[in-house]
Amino acid sequence: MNEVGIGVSRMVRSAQDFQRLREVGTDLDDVSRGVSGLPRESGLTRRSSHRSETTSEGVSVRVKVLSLTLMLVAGATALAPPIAQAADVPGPGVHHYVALGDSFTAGPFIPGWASVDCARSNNNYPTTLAVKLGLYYENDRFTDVSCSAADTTSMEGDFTTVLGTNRGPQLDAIRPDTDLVTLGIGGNDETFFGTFVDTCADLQNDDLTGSPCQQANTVNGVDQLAMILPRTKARVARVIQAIKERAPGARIVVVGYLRVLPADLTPCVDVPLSPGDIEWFDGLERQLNGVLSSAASENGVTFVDTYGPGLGHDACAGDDAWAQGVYTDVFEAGAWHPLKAGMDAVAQLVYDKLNGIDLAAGHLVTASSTESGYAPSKALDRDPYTRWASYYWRDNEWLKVDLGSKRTIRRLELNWEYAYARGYRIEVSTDGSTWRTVWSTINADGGHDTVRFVPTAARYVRLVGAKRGTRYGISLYDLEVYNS
Ligand SMILES: [Ca+2]
Repeated sequence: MNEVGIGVSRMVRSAQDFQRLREVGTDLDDVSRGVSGLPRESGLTRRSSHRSETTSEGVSVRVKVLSLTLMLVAGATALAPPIAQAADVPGPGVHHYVALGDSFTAGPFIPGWASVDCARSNNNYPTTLAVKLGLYYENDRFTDVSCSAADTTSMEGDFTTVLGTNRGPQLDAIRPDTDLVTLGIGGNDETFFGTFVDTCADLQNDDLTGSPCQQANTVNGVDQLAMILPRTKARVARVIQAIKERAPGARIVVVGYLRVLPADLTPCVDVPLSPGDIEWFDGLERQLNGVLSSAASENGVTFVDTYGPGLGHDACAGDDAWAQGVYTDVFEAGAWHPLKAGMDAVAQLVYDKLNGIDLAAGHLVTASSTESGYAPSKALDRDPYTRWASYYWRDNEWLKVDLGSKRTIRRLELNWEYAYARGYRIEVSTDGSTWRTVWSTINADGGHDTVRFVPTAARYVRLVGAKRGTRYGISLYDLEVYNS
């Protein structure tokens, strides 16, 4: 598709998105891709004052949220046709991404509702991952069917949501051309998590120093929750095989469960459990992640550990927390569930697993010009919603990264804002003064570009926008450099 066609299709898409915001829908179809900009509008500080309100007040607030959300839900309508890739610009690494999972994937009460009956946020990790992969704003490239309360049986069978609506098998979202599937499932099997959520905090006063919940779930010396896990493993293994049957070429990533409980076993206001119960259920969560990891490796697919990196980010960690504690905050997260910060972290962990180590992240970056508020560092901050923009509306503006030392590099990942460069080149240097072009194009079409070139040693990498794709300057959400 030529440049003009691309520009028009993008404008139409924006107009349709805007129209959707004005529509009032009554059905509960997903709009996980539909409402442009919503993932960025968390709009509320992470620690609001609602966390300690009573249940009855919480319910009334929740009703308001659901009503407001219904106003934003509209049926998915046809979008503009897919954008063709320019011949000399390598296509994005992923063509169609499907997210499967339960509430740890869906993200209940994280601001930005995508589905009411599934309590799914469009600030969950699949959405942020889709944005980072350049899929979210494209047509038919990202499908998130994760649903709160789902378990392994919801993957191949019908599922009744917490609101009583019916959802078909999640695996129905997989297409023959699906090439990336994330799977976060298993915690709800046989009410594993539900037993903890529903009973443990209430039992704390029975034994403030012991493990009353563990005792309540131990029969004749046998831990009733631990004995679920081997069966969970077998069912997750079956799900992995079913995904393979439907999409033989897909990369399958099993995503583990975020750490919730504090490693030092010390209770806090948000985790009102006896120390022994913290130790007990934290151990069970590790066992759950262990069986997911084993199921993944034994079936030849990838596992992403989110529990380990969550050290120091448990529900007692205050502003560093990735998970909510015992209180549901209807403007932040459901009880014992990931916060937006946790979802962002999981998205990055999965992204890193897919891509390798970004050699540019956090390094010094400069530009030929900068529009106020859009600093060069915004292109290297790993946040797909922040960007660098050149100030001058002219060609040959550039962005330069100092990798800190000479490295072997062979690939760049670029996420362009609307103001993309139609023609650009990648230059490298070992001393910052003598530059060599390793790759160039005159026919790019914006969006996400994967740029591969012959492996080369360089300390400095410079992107030069030889020709703008729009009447604006040039602007990048992300620029990443890899040696793989
Ligand atoms: Ca950014």
